[in-house]
Amino acid sequence: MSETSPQLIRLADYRPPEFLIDAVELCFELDPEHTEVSARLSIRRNPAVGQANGSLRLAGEGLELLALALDGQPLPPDAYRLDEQGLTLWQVPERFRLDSRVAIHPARNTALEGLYQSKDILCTQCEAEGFRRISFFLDRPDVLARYRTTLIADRKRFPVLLANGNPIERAELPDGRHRVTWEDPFPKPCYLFALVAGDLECVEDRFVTASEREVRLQIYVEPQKGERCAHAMQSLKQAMRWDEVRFGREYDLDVFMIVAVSHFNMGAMENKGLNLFNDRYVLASPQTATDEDFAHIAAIVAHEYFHNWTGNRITCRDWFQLSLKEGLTVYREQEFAAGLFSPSVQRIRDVRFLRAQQFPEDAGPLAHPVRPDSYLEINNFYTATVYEKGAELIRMQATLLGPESFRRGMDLYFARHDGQAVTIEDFVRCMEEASGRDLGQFRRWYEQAGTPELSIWGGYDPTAQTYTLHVRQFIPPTPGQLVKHPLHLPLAIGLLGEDGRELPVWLAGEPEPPAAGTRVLEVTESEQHFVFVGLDARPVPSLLRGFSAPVKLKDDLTESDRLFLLAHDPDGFGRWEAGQGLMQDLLLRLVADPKASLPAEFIEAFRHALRAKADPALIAEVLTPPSEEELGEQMAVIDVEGIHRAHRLFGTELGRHLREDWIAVYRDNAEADPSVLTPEAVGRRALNNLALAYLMRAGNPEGLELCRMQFGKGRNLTDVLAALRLLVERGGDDAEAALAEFYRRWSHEPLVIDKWFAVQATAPHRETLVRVVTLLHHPAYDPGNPNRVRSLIGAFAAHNPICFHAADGAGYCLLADQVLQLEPLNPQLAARLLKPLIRWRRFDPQRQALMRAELVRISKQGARSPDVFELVSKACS
Ligand code: 0A1
Ligand code: ZN
Repeated sequence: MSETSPQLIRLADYRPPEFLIDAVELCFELDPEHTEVSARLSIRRNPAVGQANGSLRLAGEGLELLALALDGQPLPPDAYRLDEQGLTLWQVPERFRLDSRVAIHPARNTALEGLYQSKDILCTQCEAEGFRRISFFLDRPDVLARYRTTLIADRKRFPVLLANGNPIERAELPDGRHRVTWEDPFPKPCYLFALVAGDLECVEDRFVTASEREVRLQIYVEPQKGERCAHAMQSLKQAMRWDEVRFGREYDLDVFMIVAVSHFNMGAMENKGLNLFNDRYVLASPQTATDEDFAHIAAIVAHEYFHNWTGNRITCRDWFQLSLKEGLTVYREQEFAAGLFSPSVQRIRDVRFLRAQQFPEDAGPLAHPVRPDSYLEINNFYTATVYEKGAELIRMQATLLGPESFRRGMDLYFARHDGQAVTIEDFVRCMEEASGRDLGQFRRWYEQAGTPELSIWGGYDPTAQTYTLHVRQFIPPTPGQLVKHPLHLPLAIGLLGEDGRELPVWLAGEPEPPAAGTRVLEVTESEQHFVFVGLDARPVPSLLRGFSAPVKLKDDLTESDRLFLLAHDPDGFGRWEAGQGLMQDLLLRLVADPKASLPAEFIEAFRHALRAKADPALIAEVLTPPSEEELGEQMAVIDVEGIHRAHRLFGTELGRHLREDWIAVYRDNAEADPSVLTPEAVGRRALNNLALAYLMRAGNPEGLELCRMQFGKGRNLTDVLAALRLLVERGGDDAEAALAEFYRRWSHEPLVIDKWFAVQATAPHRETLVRVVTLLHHPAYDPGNPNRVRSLIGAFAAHNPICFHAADGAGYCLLADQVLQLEPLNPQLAARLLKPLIRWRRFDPQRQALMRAELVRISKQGARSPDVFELVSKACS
């Protein structure tokens, strides 16, 4: 482990900055090998903070200091101290100008933080603490300054020079270089700073805001890729309009730019007026992107755009408040996406993601509250808890307050805090003030880690004609938080009569029944009950509608209740959830007893669901079982082989029993136009490919023929990839031929080749591990490109449970080797990849020992970065 352990940062230690920076003038002389950055900072003491010792500490990492002057006077060496992490000026006046000049080396920056090179493009990533790798600065989000940025670079190599705000001056220089100056009128924290230099194609459009201002929209991509920006551009315009209509938010600069780069640690970044994107979330055509990719692009373009208000205009006081911007922006993104396709399908996908990513995190050694109270490395806190659970907390507040009060709360938040760096507490207070509600107990959601378990059981009293729901909540202990307190949560329910009709949810004591339909109950106690009256027969309850709170629900519904809900719940999400419950119970039975069979009622219920006249995308979701990972979460000790076998058996059986229906579905939907992206066409492809998967699992010869044909048509990547995946899963000559053909056809398209790697890495075969090792030496493999690393190593470790958890530990060893190799290059990426090893306690003793041994090996041979060190030490403690 590292010689000096990194320092623990605590929320409780937060102090406002002693100094403020009002204005920043930056000048970059750009060159991949050697860039010089001059910074002129207008600094003054923060009047809100009492006098300290008079010294000023600026963050700075990997900077070669060339010059330093205060109010124009060069500083003598004894006026400051330079160390690994920054610069201390011993004595500074109340108000002064600091000029610094440093050299940095973008081409050598493999961590992709600060200024780095992606192919021939120079670009920046400053969130969370990357600006300190560009210039000495108060690198904290509560220091907001106005920026003027001048970029100077060779005109041929870097014809496009971009920074935040509006361009105000351009000049050609006599030495073949050119210069562009940008000014951003809005004060911002340095994590929102960005620049881009390169030879880029620009796709341009325009948007007229609600108050009739014209905004230029520009998407910059590598030359010849402009054609593939149409979907991103359309999504951007939809997002801009949506934010006006739904939240009254308009865009505020004259130009909005998106730049796509191929080397990026995350999905995208919301730099003011200049969003930077991982190119996989910009570029798309039906031949090179799947329907899922198209949906991700729309969501991420919208997410980054929405940050302009929730993140940029109102930013975070400190990094503990990360969910203030991320949870809120994910919520906004989810709401936007729900309007693009079907709200039920969107909610199903969001809940699947939460269960697959956030629930395990909340149940393991990395569990942390949505507002964490300490960290070693902030980059480790861009988690499903901060993002997706954070979004659920916003959603619960919207549900508790109702749409009008929630909107008033948002309006108040924007009006009161525009231009400020604030806290989650400030947000919740706006919700309280706008609604008159007390969210005192609700605040615990932000402080307590762990997924609450909600047990609900019902009792019908035929004499009194009442139905009583008993509710109990339990929040499991998490690391460092052994005692938990009851939470305040919205429990949306419906009651259904025998014929499937919605009944009024009429609480005892109320004079009159409400209208039939969903009602939100409020749970606040550890144990509580609700009595419903006016029921002449036992109703079937539809519980936690729309997943109204992020909990693990344990109910006492019988199999026939669930079959009933699967057929009758008017809520699409509720039908899906009932089907998931049925499939989960059955799969767990199959794990325990491989001879268990699929009950006839079950098969008939799914046949009925398949034949229903409903949205094909929803039908496809209903007939997709919980993943192997999700099933594992339900077991005390994850039975890797048992789950895999049960999952396969389930697929084979449902494929066999519903064979005629699957073939009919496939034939009915086969004519969908491959280039059409309407919700209808996308839903049909999803259902079709599900049918194909079941037919293939059942070993159906007609299925194989259809699969070969579908692969051969090759007109739509969703279809081609689905067929390729199924052929590869089946193995043999067809698989090899298809892989070779796919590579030949797409070798020039990195984003498509990423999928070629991932299909092989996720194939559930004995030989997969050897294949992954071989692919590490493939000419197209590049450890410097995070997308490529994720498509091979990430896909193998996170999405191939049967191979990654091979009983001999070879999968663990492979992952640890890769983490150790990557850590010195890109610690952020290495830390993310390592996560599947962290759940070692969930497995059998042999696997536990093997996984732990690899973690120990990483901690001995690596863990020099705070990123990897923090995760490994938490996993082993
Ligand atoms: N704020 C971005 C996510 C992001 C975070 C860190 C990054 O680099 C270390 C990059 C992007 C978002 O939520 O989209
Ligand atoms: Zn975000």
